Amino acid sequence: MSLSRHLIFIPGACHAPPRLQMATKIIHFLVNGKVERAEFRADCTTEDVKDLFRAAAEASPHHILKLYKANGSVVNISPMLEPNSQDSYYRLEVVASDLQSIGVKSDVDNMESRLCHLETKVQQDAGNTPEIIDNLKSQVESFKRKLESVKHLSWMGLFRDESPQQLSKFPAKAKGLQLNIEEEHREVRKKFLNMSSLRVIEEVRQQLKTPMFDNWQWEEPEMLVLLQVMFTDLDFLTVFHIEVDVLQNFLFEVYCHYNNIPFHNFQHCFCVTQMMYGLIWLTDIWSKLDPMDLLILLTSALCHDLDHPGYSNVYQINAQTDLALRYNDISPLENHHCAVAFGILAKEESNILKHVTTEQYKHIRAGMIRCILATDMARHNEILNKFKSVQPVFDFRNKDHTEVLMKIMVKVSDISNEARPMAVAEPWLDCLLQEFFNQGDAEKLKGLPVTPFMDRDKVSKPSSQTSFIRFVLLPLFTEITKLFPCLEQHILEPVRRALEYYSDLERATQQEAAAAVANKP
Ligand code: BYE
Ligand code: ZN
Repeated sequence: MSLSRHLIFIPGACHAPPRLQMATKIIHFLVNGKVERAEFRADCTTEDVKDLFRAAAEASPHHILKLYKANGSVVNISPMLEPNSQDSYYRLEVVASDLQSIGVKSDVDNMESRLCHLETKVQQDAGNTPEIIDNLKSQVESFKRKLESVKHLSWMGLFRDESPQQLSKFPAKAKGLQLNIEEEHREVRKKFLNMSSLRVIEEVRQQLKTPMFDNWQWEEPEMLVLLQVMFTDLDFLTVFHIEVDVLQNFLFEVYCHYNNIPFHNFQHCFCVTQMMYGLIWLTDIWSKLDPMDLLILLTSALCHDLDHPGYSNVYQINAQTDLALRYNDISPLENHHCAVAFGILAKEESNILKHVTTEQYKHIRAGMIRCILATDMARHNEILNKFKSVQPVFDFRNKDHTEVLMKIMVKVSDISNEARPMAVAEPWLDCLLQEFFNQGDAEKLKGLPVTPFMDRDKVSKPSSQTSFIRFVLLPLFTEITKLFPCLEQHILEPVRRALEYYSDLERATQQEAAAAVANKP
């Protein structure tokens, strides 16, 4: 098993001139499934050492830490701790926490129950629940959800690990959580249907057509309404005879089939679809492509990551998961996303394609399969090179040409976060790294090869992002901009600015590191 070894330094431990330098102690210990390495000076205080162990366990000051020797006996956490070797590590456990004194969990629970009381009281007095209380309730609920989904705040006692691969291992736990997820889905559906009759103001309809749109301002039921607006404004309901309730069922099923994971979640699905919608309007492509191809583009964007488990193809293949087994290691994730999409369309009540002809259905199915499978980044160069070869002689009447353009448009939409304003884009990068690092951790724990850009001990956010922008985003965006020059201002320029931003950050980090080395005796 390959275990990561972290170095945690107590300030001052290594910056003193050599002749004054105290002997340091090195302690190896297992915590949260990882063997960590701590280094401290023999003359530091007991509190210093305890703080160090607390940080490694991601525990709060209210947690009680216990350190065990290999033989099971408890040892005191103090500067007197006996040094050990990598093979004879101690075991660190967070045994208990006094959650009452932390207060966050009880505060949130309190808020919820006081709101419930208030609602009952107002209902008795006024006969109905005013909107302001409903709003307050949904805000408290959404805040609680956010706290629950942040792993490093787990010491608050609110964190719920809902990753699907976690669920399958614990059937009882899975059942309990499934119920909560179902409840949440029902709530979102109710709100979505209630809101869908409201008119979305013109200003929002316009924003929806540009990469400036800020997804972080919208909650899930609202995003579902906005998706309905996209289908409506592209005239799909008329052209393909889609009934409103079938479209709503379809959108809701899509929402339900995205998992609650840091990056590949329903918000990502929404952003990719919104970017596609923007591209369709900005490039005027709606006037050049068959309506069926437009439906393929928007629906592929919507379905392209359905039921993503939060672990990449490489992981699926190395861990020999059920998905890799089913798809013989060939784009297992993308094949699965696509299969889930057609599972949703196979149900009468959510089949937005039920009134199209057999010929049309065949065309749309083939197109969606092509577009969704094209999102496997392992095929990036193959697809970009094909587009490069047709771009100079591009002809909208040539099926080969439009097919590769459609793949490129889905790919651009999929990885286009950096084309958005920095305040929108940067949180997305943090979500992605959180998901990647979770995979890196899982790979270490299982003794699998650690995917290079997923190792939290090796990856720096600015340097990986500058490389990604230089070698992936700019070449791709430059190529599509040759076909649609208007995209220069909408996607190419913001990405160039993002490159500058991350290059500055990278330089600053390097200078800091250089200064730290220079200050060393
Ligand atoms: C990609 C593949 C799979 C999942 F670590 C997500 F530097 C992505 F390599 N996306 N999507 C957007 C991205 C971005 N990958 C990266 N930056 C993005 O903005 C680079 C990665 C953070 C890393 Cl390509
Ligand atoms: Zn995606």
